[in-house]
Amino acid sequence: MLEQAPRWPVPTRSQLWWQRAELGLFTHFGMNTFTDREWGDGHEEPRQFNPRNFDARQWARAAKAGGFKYVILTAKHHDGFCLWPSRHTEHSVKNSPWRGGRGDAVREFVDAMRAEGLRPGLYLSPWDRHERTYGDSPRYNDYYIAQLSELLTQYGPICELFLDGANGEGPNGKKQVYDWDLVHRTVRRLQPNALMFSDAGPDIRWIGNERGTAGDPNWCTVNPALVPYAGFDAPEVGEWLQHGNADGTVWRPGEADVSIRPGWFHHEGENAKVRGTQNLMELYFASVGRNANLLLNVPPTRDGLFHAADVSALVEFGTRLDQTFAHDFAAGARVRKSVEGIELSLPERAPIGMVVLREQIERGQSVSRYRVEAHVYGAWSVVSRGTTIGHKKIDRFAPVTSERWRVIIEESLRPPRFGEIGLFRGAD
Ligand code: FUL
Repeated sequence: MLEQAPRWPVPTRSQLWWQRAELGLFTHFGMNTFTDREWGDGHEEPRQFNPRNFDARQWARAAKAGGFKYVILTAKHHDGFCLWPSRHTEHSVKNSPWRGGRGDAVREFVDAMRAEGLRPGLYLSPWDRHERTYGDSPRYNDYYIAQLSELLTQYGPICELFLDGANGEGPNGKKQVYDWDLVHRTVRRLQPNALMFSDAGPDIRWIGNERGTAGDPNWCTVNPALVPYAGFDAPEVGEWLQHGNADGTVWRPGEADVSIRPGWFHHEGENAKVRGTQNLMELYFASVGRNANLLLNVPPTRDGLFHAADVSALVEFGTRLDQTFAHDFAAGARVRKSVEGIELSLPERAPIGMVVLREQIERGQSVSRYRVEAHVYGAWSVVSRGTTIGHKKIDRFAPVTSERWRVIIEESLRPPRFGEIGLFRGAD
């Protein structure tokens, strides 16, 4: 018998894979790496690009050690320089000294990621400060679509396309009107499983800040009319993107992007400013712990390698994550479901300081208010309260020793469908 499709938004298969992946790595690499800038002006020379020890396998191994499942590379940033030998411009690796002009960083990147079991994603900046047709809207739109088509037809499956709404043109600058509809149709046609990211989705939404933190509550659903296109500006946009909408008609989960360093690109002067493990854990709890993916940027150096400080940070973060979630006290618990929630009797009494909640999001997101209680000294006592759950919600609290725990759903859009409940010792 065919199961009836629900009448509310649910994730596609690609979105479900993506949400379960939880951790993505962002790599900003390109002309800015060599000019020590964040935004190139497009007047750079291809000969300036020459990463002497370029090795995307090294990036992939570090990403994997950190627990990341997909990696997104800036194939073209705002300066317009292309990391692949695009047929549509001379401003690319083909005119650089790197690999004698025969190099293709996008090719090496996708191959390296797949070889390490990671999925590649790409960033293709719509804003292009080099391309002469920029500002001549239809002509530049053709150029952008042509480049997008190269990337989506020559490099195998791309899990995410990061569409940046940034446009820094001043009041007298060139005004380009993007054809977003054509971009969306092109991606759907060439790679129906690729997910498109922007402040306006359509598949993944920007979380509304570059600090790596999601809102609380955080719904996977949005009202698409609120942010109609990428780069749309209104005072409330940040808030909307942080929280999503309980009554949203479209499934568009949030992704929280943030850099491991002050800048998005590598700068020698910032080598001592790489985030430490505790800082990365806090980012994890503020993003993945609030139903969003974390997209952590780690920028390669001029050598074309991750710096040793960033590699250590990734390795230590991965180790800490493994340790934190190594022992789930709820494993092997007796579970009793009641009308208001779910009760667990644990096989052992232990101090617990962290609960991990999940809904079966393949059936949608539903819970809007809950509380977690532990049975201590003969009575139920509240250890944490929350709003939304979604794919994952993590609450931390002062450790409580008990073998009886329960989660009470106080409010939900529909009868909730629980995923696993995890109970952990918590942070030190
Ligand atoms: C912004 C860009 O302007 C930054 O350079 C960076 O790429 C960040 C992820 O998005 O809008």
